[in-house]
Amino acid sequence: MGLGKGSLRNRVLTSAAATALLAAGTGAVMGTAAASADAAAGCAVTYTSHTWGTSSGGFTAFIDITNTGDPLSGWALTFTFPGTQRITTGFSAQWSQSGPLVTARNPTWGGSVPSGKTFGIGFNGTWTGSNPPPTDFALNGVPCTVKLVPSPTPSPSPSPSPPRLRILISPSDLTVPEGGTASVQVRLSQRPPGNVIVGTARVYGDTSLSAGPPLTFTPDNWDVPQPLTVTAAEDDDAVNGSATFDSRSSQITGSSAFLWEAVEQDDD
Ligand SMILES: [Ca+2]
Ligand SMILES: [Ca+2]
Repeated sequence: MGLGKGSLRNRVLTSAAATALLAAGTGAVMGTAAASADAAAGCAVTYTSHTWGTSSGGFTAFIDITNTGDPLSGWALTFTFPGTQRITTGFSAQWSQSGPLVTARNPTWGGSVPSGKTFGIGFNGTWTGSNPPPTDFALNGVPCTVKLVPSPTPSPSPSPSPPRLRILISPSDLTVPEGGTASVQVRLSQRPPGNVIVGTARVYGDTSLSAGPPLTFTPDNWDVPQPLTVTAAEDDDAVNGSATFDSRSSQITGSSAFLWEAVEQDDD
């Protein structure tokens, strides 16, 4: 499945063995290794993983490797999975895995790494249980400083707060002819656990305007609009009076008030 070269598959490589294998690879590497025996060695790794799934799934990891030591003419990066992760496809390196131990060796075209050079490799994998990142990265057997960039833990999306039971009135402003009636349509926003009685009171405004009587909604007819009658009594003025009404129910916890307005169309 594209997991490195066949000759590397399932080969157990300790960090030391990886280095030995690398050193044995070519004379040039051997020479470099010998010449660099006392040279500074070092590496820095940034491991970035993107995980999907909840109890199992896949992930993609990118590993940026910086050679903080002397130039390399070949390299092997080793690390150990803390969990049951398995690499399915690796790229930009020759990948092999034995149990939790993973070795990524330079591709044949990419063994030379100058000092200070950063290069990237990566892989796709699977996991079960959890996907903790490896932390024991070593380059040619030299432990690396490691920066982990964990993927955001796929936290369960916060459960939306249940929608609140509300009184819905349409229209929210109503014109009523003087001496006559008009009506708004009242319903509930969702099925109530029991009967809900919606009462309406005038909050302020023209006292010639009134509304009622109370409406009763049941768990069965909560979504069927009921007309709420608004009456505009004859008055002696010639002004279009207005009033604000408050419809609410004591059966609805929390603030259930719904404010709406009626305007008298005066006929004098
Ligand atoms: Ca009038
Ligand atoms: Ca009036």
